[in-house]
Order: sequence, then C-alpha cells, then structure tokens
Amino acid sequence: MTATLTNLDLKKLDDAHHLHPFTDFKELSAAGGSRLITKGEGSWIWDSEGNRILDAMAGLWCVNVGYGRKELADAAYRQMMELGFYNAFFKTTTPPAAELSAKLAEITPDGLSKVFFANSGSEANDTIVRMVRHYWNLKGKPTKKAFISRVHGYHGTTMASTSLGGMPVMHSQGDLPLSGFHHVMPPYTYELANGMDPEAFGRLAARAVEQKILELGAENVGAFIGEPIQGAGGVLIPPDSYWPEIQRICAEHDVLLIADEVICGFGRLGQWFGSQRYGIKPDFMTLAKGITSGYVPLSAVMVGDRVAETLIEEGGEFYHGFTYSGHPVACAVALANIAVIEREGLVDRARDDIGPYLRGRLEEELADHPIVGEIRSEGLIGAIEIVKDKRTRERFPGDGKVGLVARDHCFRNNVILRGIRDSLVFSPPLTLSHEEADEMARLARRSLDETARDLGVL
Ligand code: PXG
Repeated sequence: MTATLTNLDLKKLDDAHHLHPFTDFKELSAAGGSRLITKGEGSWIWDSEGNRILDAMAGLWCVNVGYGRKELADAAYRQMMELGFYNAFFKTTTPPAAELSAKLAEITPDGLSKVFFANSGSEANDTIVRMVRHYWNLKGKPTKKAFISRVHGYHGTTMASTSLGGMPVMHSQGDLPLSGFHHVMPPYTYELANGMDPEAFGRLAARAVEQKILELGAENVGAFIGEPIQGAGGVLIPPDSYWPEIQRICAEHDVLLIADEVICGFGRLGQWFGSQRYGIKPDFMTLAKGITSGYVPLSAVMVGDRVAETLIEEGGEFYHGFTYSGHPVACAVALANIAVIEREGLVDRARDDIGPYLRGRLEEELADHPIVGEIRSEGLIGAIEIVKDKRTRERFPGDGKVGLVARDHCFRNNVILRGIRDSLVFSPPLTLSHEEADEMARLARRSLDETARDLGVL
C-alpha cells in the first residue's frame, strides 16, 4: 500500500483503470465508482467513509471463519518465509500441499481420497470436465461426453464452467454454452412446485435429469453436476427427496455424479459438506471458497476412487495443471483455516445453534411482512423471497429486479445481503454471534420496509 495516496485518490485510480467482474463498467463509473472497503474484523467490514457494515454474505459466500484471523495470517507469513513458492509438477511437493491433501481426504466423505489442486472454483470445474472426458475415453466409451446441469446453476466463468452453469445472460456472451452441455429444471420449490407436495416435486425435478439422459442416450452422457444447494442461482434448497433420486438415476445410467461444493462445503450447511447433508456419494467434489475462508485463492477437486483408480492405473501422464496447483502458502492457510473450524466447532454450531437462531429471528421480524413470500434456510445459507401477493405468489412487475432494489436498501443500511432476481440471499460467517443475527434481522426488516415503500405497498 502506498501511504501517500488518499482514499479519494484510490477511488479515482480504480475508476480509471479497474474493470470489475460482473459489472456494467460504464454504469459503475457514471455512479461515481466503487465503494472502497478497507478493513474486516469478525462479521464486519469497514469502508473508506468510516461506515461499519455487517457482512451477511461472508465476502462472496466464503469468509467462513470471519475476518481478521491471526492464525491464518501467521500461517501465510511462516510459509512465505520458509518457502514462498514451489511447484508440484516435476516430482516435487511441499509440506503444506502434502498435509492438506491428506486432511481433505480425511474430512471429505469416504470414497474421495485423491485431490487435484487449482486456484478457483472455475478452474476446478474445468479440471473435472477434462477428467470426466479422459476417464470415459480410458473406459472405452468415447461417446460418453455430454454434461447435464441445472438452470440457475453456477459453476464459474471459464468457457467450460460457464457452459456447465445455467445462466442465460452469461451464455449470451462468448457464444456459449459449448456443445455437449445441457440444462434441466432446478428443484426450485417456491417458484415451480405449483402447490405440489415438496417431496413429490423433488422427485419430479430429479426425473428431469433422467429424461434428459434418455433423450441424449445414456451412452452419450458423461456426468451430471449440481450444487447441493444452488447458491448464486438464488439459494434453491432441494426437498430431501431430490438428491437420493439423482444418485439413483446416475447409478442406473452409469453417469458420473459431481457435487459442486464451492459454497456448500466447509460447514455452511451444518455438515462439513453438502453431500453429507443430502446423503450422496459423488464421484467428484469441487471445493474452493471456504477451503481458505477466502483469505487466499485455492481450490481443489476431490476425485472418487473409481475414477482415480482408472486415471492412475491406465491414464498415463495427465497433461493438466496450473503454475499454482498446490501453492504452499495457500495450502498452509487452508490447513490453519480447517484447524479453526475444527477447534471452534463451527460446523456443529451452524447446524445446532446459530443457523436455527438466525432463522428464528428472521421469521420473527419478517414472516408477517407484506412483501415476504418465503424465508428458507439450511445451516447458514438462506433466501427471502419477495412477492407482490403472499397468497398467490404473484411477483412484482419488472423482470426479477426487485432483489436489487432491496439489496441497495440493505447496502445503505450497512448490512450486506445479495439480491438475486426477486429475492435477498444471505450466507454470513459461521462465527456470526446471536447479537449480530439480531442486528441482521432488524436491518433486513428495515430494508424490506423501505423496499415495500418504493413499490407502493407500505
Ligand atoms: N461453483 C460454485 C457453486 C460457485 O458458487 C464457482 C463454482 C466458481 O468459483 P470461482 O472461484 O471461479 O469464482 C462458484 C463461485 C455471486 C457469485 O455473485 C458467486 C460466485 C462467484 C462470484 C460471484 O453470487 N460463486
């Protein structure tokens, strides 16, 4: 950091040179550029104007242990002084990479004992796409190449991971999806169940995957990928019947099952991994975000035994990897982060204590709110659906932009929730205190009151 630059200078420099992700560059600039975030402690961040903001999104669904953890900083410092970098390409490894690979094999479900490191969720999912196709070639089934995923799924922004994702606006740039990527309906009960019993709806949504497999021919389908709970697509929580049915369908048609745990992993659902919450045994798991609580970039692909055995025994050299695969500093931070989660019992706390407490407080503040159609959550992830008519679930006009109106009110009220279509979603640090949950519920109430007033309801 250059001490001579004022915050105003920094904002001007950013506006002049920094192209932000998922941002309309011109619009941001016209609105005066970005808010400068300067500090974080626990569940709170500060901006350059001195505002203290409750971060109910844990950064971008990732700061699971909260901000300002000395253990993580110390681990990075120690590793940088000892060995700031060495690669894993040429018959070499480093102590943190070796230790973390064993730790991940220990904490992930049985049957996932090998790991391939990358730097982002997108890269990890691209790695899986190559592994799946390589695997089926090795198995003598070279036509099994198609991927099936869900509408509103989010798997990253590289060419392949955007193709896996089910976001039409993302496909509209870059001529995507690539060929061989197919999308089916998500288990979005609130929007799509139409009064059907939720468990029956869960099975119906799972069978959309089976229908797609049959339509394409099982001999042409390599894998199905899904987030246990769809995060960026609006926190879509499937009925309990959904995932077991998906597992059955994948087994029956010899389709590999990929659980994208980038958001769900590392305690967010009140289990170490979403696959455990829903009782599935995937062939691959994508890990990122909470693996280091976002302090440094790191991702990992957990590879199931049947695929790993084939890749190892029959695959020869795997021509794939990133300069920073298994970066020792990132791996050291991940180990320190996992140690904090274990020592403080944050996974059980999300399930048994703060998860249910936050849900209860949100219900007390919002259940009777005129524009709140549903509050749903699992562990420490959830969504608030905004509707014009609570009974009929009719939406406000405007093409799913009401969430952004509510999000902006939250932002002004110094609480960060994310607007997705006509909902507000949250994913706070697993360390959120009861008092912070109270504050979050109060600020969400105030922001939704203001939103309702904008919409002419209150
Ligand atoms: N899978 C899932 C389930 C994700 O949520 C990725 C993969 C890609 O990870 P990387 O590290 O390549 O970003 C993600 C990322 C949002 C938002 O606005 C969500 C993500 C990323 C950026 C923004 O909700 N999720």
